[in-house]
Amino acid sequence: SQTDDERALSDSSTEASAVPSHPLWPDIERITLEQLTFAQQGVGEGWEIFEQDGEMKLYKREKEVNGLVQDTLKAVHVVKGVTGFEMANCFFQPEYRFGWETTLEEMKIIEKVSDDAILFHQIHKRVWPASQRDAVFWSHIRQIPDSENPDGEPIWVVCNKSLAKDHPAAPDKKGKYTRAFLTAVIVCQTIITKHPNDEDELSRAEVTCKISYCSHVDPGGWVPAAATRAVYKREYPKFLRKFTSYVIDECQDKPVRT
Ligand code: 14H
Repeated sequence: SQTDDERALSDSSTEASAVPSHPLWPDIERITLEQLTFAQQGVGEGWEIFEQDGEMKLYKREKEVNGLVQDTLKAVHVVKGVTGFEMANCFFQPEYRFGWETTLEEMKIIEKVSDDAILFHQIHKRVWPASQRDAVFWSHIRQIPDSENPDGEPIWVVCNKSLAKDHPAAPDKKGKYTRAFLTAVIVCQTIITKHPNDEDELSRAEVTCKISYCSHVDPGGWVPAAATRAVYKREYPKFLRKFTSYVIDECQDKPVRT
């Protein structure tokens, strides 16, 4: 039950993939790896926990620039019954997005940079006490060997990053929407609890996914600091709950894909 996009992705990730000659590629490459490193760092000094529900923990690091909130969020979660590939793939592939992204009004693919990189324009619902937001961003999925355990399960990462400049296919409709700037990264790794001598197929009871999600939002335009923080305090946990339960439901009756 693989879609063409998923097949292209799994084929490309088994080959040494060619480096796309797209002008965005150097940025996509560099920022994705930077964000991966950032997501893998622990939450030490400077981080404050603001929500915990079982294995789901959300931390923030506050920062203000000229009175505007530029906080960074870091969330960690452990989800039973799904794999790192399944989580990352559902986060990346556009066909799943409306199933879990509750703040979305419109999603448009501006350009397919490669099988594993897409440029999007999204219009978000007005969830905040301010004008409606839109965003233009690239999204990139890739598999990376775990440097601490090269023979173990690989790490799947999806990085989303707003374009710093306007894009001709999605001009900034100032007055209608306020353009928001986001960087988000999700890092997923499967933990397999199956006995190595057991030759049966891998079952859902034997997989767990470790997730780390980081996000940095610049709401664009002026929003009072307290309002921004009130919105994300509510929206980030909502997103994580909705996204994880969506992936569990989506994969439930399908074979395990690692
Ligand atoms: O990561 C999330 N969503 C993806 C897929 O839709 C897109 C996101 C993105 C959007 C725009 C540009 C780049 C990247 O990665 C889930 C996002 C959850 C959002 C929680 C709400 C944050 C609210 C911030 C407060 C703003 C106040 C005006």
